[in-house]
Amino acid sequence: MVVAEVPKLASAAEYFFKMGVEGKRFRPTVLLLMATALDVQMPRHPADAAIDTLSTELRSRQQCIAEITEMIHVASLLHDDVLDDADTRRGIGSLNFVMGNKLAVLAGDFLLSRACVALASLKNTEVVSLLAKVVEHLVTGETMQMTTTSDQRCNMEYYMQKTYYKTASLISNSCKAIALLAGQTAEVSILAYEYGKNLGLAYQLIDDVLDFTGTSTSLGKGSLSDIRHGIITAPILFAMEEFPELRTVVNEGFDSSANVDRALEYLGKSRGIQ
Ligand code: GRG
Repeated sequence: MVVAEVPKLASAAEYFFKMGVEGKRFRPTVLLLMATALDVQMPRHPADAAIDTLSTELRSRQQCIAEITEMIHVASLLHDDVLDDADTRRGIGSLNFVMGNKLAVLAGDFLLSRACVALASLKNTEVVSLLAKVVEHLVTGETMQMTTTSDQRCNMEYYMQKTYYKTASLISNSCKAIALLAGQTAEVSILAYEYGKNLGLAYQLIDDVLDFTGTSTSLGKGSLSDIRHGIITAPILFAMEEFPELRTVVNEGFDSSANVDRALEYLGKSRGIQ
């Protein structure tokens, strides 16, 4: 029996691709624009048919890296929601909420495997190692986020490193992969990487601010989820520079809603979030 014939696993893996809730598709959009800008003609191997069962729209040869990137991204979201015990994603029930943690973890693994098959089919070892490294970065970034050391949690350098691993690495390395597959020079691929890195860092900074300013409708999930999970993001770090007394609240933790409210009060006054 092939894996796609296990009905529950296949439908779990396809959940976000088939529910009509595609997310913003920020990463594939950036990559396809990058591909257009570099006039890419990327070879696509027949083995890529494997991933066509998962993405119904993105099928042309030039879109393989965009597909792979979205599959890695969605796999990380599935695992992230299990770790956070999240109940909503992209405006609907998260997969773990709808089908349970076990299937959500396996569906993430399944997508990662599909991404690997597609990646291997490109037959470019540099590109394979770039995107394989990204998966390690995602896991590292997520682990850094779980730190309980106050000095690390409240340190901007640590935050930026974590943000690179968690968000910017996928965008920067896939931008570089597009350039490499387009046969661009080393210089252009480094520029593509730097572009993706800065875009990714900016994207996460905005995402962190939106966690405080967005609504559940605009976010597709509950707001204030970072602070409720004790995740110290840039808006809090900026507010702590302005109001050092906020550090006491951060160190006490956000298990109590009183402390969440106290932090929000400082954030409301902070220039970092205006
Ligand atoms: C299994 C690959 C893998 C990783 C496991 C859980 C984990 C390690 C990493 C989590 C990484 C993570 C969730 C980073 C957040 C990045 C981010 C900004 C997500 C939101 O992206 P959007 O706004 O979401 O582009 P949509 O839904 O629009 O795609």
